[in-house]
Amino acid sequence: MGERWKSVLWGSVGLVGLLAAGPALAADRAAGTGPLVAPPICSGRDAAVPLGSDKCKRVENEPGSIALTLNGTVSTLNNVGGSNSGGKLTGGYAISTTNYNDVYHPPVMEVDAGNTIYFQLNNLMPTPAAGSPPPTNHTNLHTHGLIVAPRPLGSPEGLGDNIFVDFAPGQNPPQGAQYRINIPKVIPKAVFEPNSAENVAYPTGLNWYHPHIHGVTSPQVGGGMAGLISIGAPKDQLIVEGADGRPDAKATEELRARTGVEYLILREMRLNTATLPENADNAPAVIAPKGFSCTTPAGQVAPGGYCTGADPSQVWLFTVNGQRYPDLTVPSGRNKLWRIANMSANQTFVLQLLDDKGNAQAFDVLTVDGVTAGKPDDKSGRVESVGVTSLLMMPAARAEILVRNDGARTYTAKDLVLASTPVMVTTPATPTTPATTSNLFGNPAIALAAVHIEPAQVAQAAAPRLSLQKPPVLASTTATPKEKAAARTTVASGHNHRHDGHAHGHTAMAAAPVPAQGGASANDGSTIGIGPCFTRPKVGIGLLAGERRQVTFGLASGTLALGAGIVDYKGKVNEQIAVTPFDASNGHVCSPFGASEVWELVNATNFPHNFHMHQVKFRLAKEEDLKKVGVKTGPIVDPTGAMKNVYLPEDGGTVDVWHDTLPLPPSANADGTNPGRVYIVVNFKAVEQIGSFVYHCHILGHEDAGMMAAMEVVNGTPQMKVAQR
Ligand SMILES: [Cu+2]
Repeated sequence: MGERWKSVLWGSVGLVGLLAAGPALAADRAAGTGPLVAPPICSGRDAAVPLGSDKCKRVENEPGSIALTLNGTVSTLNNVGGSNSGGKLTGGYAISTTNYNDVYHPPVMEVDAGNTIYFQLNNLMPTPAAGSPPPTNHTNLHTHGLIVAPRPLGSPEGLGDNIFVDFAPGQNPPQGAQYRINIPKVIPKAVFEPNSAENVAYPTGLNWYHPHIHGVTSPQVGGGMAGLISIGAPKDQLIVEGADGRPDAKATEELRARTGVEYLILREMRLNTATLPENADNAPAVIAPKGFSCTTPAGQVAPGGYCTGADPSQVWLFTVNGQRYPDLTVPSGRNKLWRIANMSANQTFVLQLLDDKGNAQAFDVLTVDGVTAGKPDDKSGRVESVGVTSLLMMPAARAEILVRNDGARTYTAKDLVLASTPVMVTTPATPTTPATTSNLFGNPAIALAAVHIEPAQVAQAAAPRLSLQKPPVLASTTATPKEKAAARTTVASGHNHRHDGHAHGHTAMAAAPVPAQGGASANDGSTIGIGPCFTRPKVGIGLLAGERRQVTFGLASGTLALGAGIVDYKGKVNEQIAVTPFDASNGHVCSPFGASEVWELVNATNFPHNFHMHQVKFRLAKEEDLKKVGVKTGPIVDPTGAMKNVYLPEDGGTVDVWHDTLPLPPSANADGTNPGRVYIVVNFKAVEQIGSFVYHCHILGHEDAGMMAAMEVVNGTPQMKVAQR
């Protein structure tokens, strides 16, 4: 068997088998607004690639490493400069946003594993007016999806991927906000397979950077403060199998040669403007203070990358690389590798390639959330590619898909539409209530881009079979002495800031070798102190055999919030914190370094969320994982059936796909009884995971409201190092 055609659950990227209600959506295949404009690229991998931004530099004496200056600012973005606008494009309008470097699309950072990305973060946003709440225009930086050290402010090796640091606007001390993100060359295979002692190559694929200050993350990301990080060669995942099931080097080379790579960054903005996008021509538009829904014709995809609200001055704009309804072309005899990211703060996309009759065309998925997707074949060590017709991308999701026009796939039309389509859920009638239909993710049916499949000139008799390889095993050693030393440093400095609130940490940072970028310097930031680990007498912070963690997504007096606890083998819940909005000083979950844990994610609200944990990848629990902790259901409990077309039970838990974000099905009842549940396995096995970080809902409005909690991975003896509650 070659490709699999069944839909598979993949976390924040899932595959939607069938829409639950209504006929196929018909898409108008009108021509687009022009060829897709690529986002700027900063490549550390290839010195021949021109640097796409004057804010990006290759680091001297560190071949392969790159440095980017991010000036956080509030400014008006527009289309002046046209396709040479360096990422300014905002769908035709002039819009004031919080952004980096006066552009809507800061550079894509392309590096190989083993190199370093330096970020010089300058907070040039204005000091907020008196009376504004404290986080307004504060900022910091997170590198989503990377398994990298969360070193705190003041670490000798420089600030890492740590979100417990706060850079206020309007300060101008000598130290800059210098982030140093070291991408490991290898990580312990135990991150993916707990009992392995080997190392594996760091996963290639797409990750991203964005601010992470609680309370203002949604507007900052939504305004454009977010960019992609690509690890490895973009075509690494394209491998052709020979007849013997092993990679065929020559055929692989040929496939790569006839495949072009494009980034597709998906964003949306709700705007107040009297001018429709067709006539925008840099007309001013204002980000709508409150959300509104669109009124799209039933069974139709709204053409042209936008829809309008009930009020004609409401425009909901959807862009690809900042461009409204671009033209994407797959030339004859060639393929396109689309590297797609949903960089919206709050909006879900369900991608389909539609013809004018609503027929969804198949494409191949290569990676999901930065890690190879597909079903591993343990006999050959390879992973088969997966052919799908629909792809769910909740906020923060990344996916790489291959659209083939080299004879391997046929299409029902040569002009198609890349559309985002709603997932409609029907609740059956009862004796007392009529049947209702609702839109699960609240996403309208929108045509995002015009896709042109040029006539294939050469149809291949036997299309080469696509293969995805597992990361190769590189060494049988564990952490190097240097890595162990780094881990000790991280832990030591990670525990020196308990209960100190927003006290300024004036510890001098070691000067990271960031090239001087000129311009204003940032402030030196303050450390956000966090509360103690939950500990149990005689047990400490870890789990006993048969126990699992439990995280509850719920409401506390109407505010979105999280709770935490431990569930024993018999199902008895030992609550550690009631459902509470985020407060860094709360007690929190701590896991011992080296642990492999089952987490039960409980959704007690009646709408979906998107679970994200920093510094890790996780997968759905399998039957044997669940057996060990006394769980008799499968890894997904979807009491309303609302996500039955997102999660297919026959695939749940049998597919070794690694995530950093994962959708949670809703509760059957508004009061949280009969909740949705998802069980995952997460392994804290890499020294880079030691330290303090968070888990949260990646619908950023939910995170800002309170659906977030701190956690720590602790090295050493927890009772000795961790404050008792
Ligand atoms: Cu949420």
